[in-house]
Amino acid sequence: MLEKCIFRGTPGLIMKDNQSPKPIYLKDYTPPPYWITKTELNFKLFDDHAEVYSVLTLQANEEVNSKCDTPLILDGGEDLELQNLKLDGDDLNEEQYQVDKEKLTINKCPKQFQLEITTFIKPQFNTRLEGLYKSSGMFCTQCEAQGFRHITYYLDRPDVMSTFVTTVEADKSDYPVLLSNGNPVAEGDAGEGRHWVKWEDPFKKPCYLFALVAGDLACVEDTFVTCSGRNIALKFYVEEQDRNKCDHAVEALKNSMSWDEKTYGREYDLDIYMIVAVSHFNMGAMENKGLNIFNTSCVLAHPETTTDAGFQRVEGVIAHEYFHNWSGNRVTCRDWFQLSLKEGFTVFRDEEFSSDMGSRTVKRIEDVNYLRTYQFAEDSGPMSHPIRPASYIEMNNFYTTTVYQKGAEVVRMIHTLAGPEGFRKGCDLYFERHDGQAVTTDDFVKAMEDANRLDLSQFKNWYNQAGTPLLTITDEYDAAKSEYSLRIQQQCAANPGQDNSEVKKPFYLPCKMGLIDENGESFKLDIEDDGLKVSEKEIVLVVSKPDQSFTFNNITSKPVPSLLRGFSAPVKTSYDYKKQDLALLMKADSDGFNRWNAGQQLAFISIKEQIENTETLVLDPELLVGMTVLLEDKSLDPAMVAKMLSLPAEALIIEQTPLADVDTIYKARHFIQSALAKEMKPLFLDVYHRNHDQGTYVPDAKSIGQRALKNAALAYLGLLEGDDKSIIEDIAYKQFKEANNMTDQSAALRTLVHNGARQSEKALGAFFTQWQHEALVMDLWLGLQASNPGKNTLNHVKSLMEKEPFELTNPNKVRALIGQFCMMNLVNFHNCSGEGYAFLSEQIIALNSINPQIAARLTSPLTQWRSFNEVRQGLMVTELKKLQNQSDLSPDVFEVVSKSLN
Ligand code: B3K
Ligand code: ZN
Repeated sequence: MLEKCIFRGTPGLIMKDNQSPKPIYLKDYTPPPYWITKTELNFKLFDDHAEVYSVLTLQANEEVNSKCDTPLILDGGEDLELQNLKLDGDDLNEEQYQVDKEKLTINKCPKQFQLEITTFIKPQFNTRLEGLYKSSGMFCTQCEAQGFRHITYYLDRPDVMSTFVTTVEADKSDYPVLLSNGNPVAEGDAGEGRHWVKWEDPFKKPCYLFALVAGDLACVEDTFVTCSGRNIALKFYVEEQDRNKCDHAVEALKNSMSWDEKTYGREYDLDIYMIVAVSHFNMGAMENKGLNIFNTSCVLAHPETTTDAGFQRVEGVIAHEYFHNWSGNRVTCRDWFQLSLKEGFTVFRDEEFSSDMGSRTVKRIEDVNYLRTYQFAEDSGPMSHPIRPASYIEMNNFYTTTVYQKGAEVVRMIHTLAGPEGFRKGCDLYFERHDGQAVTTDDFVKAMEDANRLDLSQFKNWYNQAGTPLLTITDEYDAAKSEYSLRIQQQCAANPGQDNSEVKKPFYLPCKMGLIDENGESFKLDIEDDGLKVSEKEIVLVVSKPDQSFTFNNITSKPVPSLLRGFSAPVKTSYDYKKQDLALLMKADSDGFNRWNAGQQLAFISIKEQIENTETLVLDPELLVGMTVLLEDKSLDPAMVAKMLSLPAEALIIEQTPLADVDTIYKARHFIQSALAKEMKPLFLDVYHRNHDQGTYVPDAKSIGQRALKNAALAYLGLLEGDDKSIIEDIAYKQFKEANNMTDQSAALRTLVHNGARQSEKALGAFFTQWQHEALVMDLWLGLQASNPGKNTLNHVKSLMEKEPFELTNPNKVRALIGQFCMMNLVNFHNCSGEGYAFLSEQIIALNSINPQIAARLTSPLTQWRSFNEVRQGLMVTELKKLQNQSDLSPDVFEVVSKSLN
């Protein structure tokens, strides 16, 4: 036993000595000097601490440490209390090792050896929700990216892959369920009312995929038979009252398993697949090998308590984590700069899965809309980074929409360029070459190149250049020659506050397109270029130069180009469409995504006209006609109509408007919505009644589409004034009371509350009484109030923070109330008084010491200060400076704040 006992108080704050945390650079990567071939862990869990005894088998890495002259430096958080340390069975004395708040250094090690380490930790005080912590009485872990170092000293880096054997011991009655990765191999009684279970994971893995759970949980079981006939036990561990909310996730998991077999030829490898639901979780879910840990919000679903969006989210996240078993676990990342290798690829895989399960076009619209609203904003702001960043201060800040969603778009472009079969060949080669390895995005691209004889060298600019390229497209039509030519020029602006000395190199991208005549018919495409023909009437142009032209022959009248179909590249486009061109595309484009996109562009132009012309607001007749035609055509897919009815979100308009004035944008958008409601009232009412089906709830694409359309109509109708107001309020209140599902109930409540209906207080109260014991429904309840654009919302949010169900230590509650207010209630958050900004910085300061990851994420609205007008810029910068001057700032918040003030 060690005589030296180190305990260092509050975890996580490293700024006490006023030293700024230093960035880590990709260029500095070196392989580890030691490998850990075997990891044996023994956990003894108690109410006031946990004891972690680990036995590590290590060996020097011949490649970089053949003489064994490099010290062994193990990562460890300042929350570790080192109890015991032995090398090959002998205690180490104080000359042989040093411990500080970040590491344990052992000066001299043999070629092969065993290390025994005992640490004490205090999971009950871990509010950062990283490492081992407690959530509603259960123990659970979150180790990605660098949480394992808060459990024990280790080489906490993804290129160190080891087998794990884990024994968990705890009180039998409080923690009857004891889980870890792999298969259970032994269990027993430990005396004094305690028991233990031993788990063995035969697959080598980095420690970020380690997981442990101990709790009193119900288990919902099912089975899946793989393509080779193996029987897999599927086990969902949830709290007893949530036992009835697992069916959808079970189904989604089984669908994911067979989809990955069919689409990628990937079979599950262990005999058991476990998912545990926890209510305190920093993100959606985590793909730990064989033992996924999920935020309750991403696994539990029941018609009465979950909206359609919630059902779809569960399906998508279950699939995402399952797909990681190959894209992430079997083949993992060499270092954290390669995060998009697993995340971009896996998001692409889950997007495709969801497209196959529901409506492909609707899914694409949702994904692109999200990307354009949030990723484009990130990519033009101070936190902009390439999908493979060059440096980071706090890795957790790089789980971004750029790495995930733009990363997925980059993989999608490879899919488009290689074609579906070529892409599959590339994936097969990638998995075959790198199974069991920790690799880089270059290895992924190389497999795609080798399998397809493609040259993706220029394409790789997508991996190391940030920013959203802009394609400026112009055209010329020569009637005499029946010749049509398109000129595409690309450029990518420098990012604010970043080193702009380097000029960006041109991107290589696929532009899928077609040409449409004035009757809406598509032209056959006759082009002497190296574009990839999709069909007679559709082509993928390969854009690779700063300035490039494409000429089409036999075009007998001036066409309207349908550009970037399906959003074939993550770029902005500028083409001078006339309103009637957009109306034509909206009606007749053969590409569903572009039909929606044309409608969005038309709406955007109308909103912009109102923004510029605030004196007399008028409804654009072209937009009214477009929307009317849409609602009159009963043959259209309701889900598509619902999407097309919704105007570009305020956040998207802000992203596209330099020095945005939020009030004017809100007013213009609100005016157009209200005017459409007024002009199209009978149509909206008809659509509402036609789609108001009170039958049994089914979360399939068709009924989801109908509910979406009905509730979109109700949202428009809710804006009506005068005599109509109380009629619509009654309709909404009736729907609220009679709904047999959460989609309809919450949509009705939203319409009542956001329009200040006379029943809104009563309905909010009734909803609370009905659902106060359902934590996830309470998140909806909080979010719906926080996003109310009406007056006095901020005070209301503050009062909600004072009482249950709000909890500052629960990220779901923080996101539901504070997050919704700051990110989904722009007109109130950006109130010119600056009180929204001051409120946010106050919450960031409070959260900085509770949960730095969540605090840093919440900082994001302030980082966008350059997008707003001068008054707001000043107010936002004041709050950022206030944050910067805080002592004890976590590296997480420090990085975001300092980069945005650069
Ligand atoms: N890989 C995890 C994310 C971990 C985030 C750490 N801050 C979930 C996912 O993307 O599947
Ligand atoms: Zn992921």
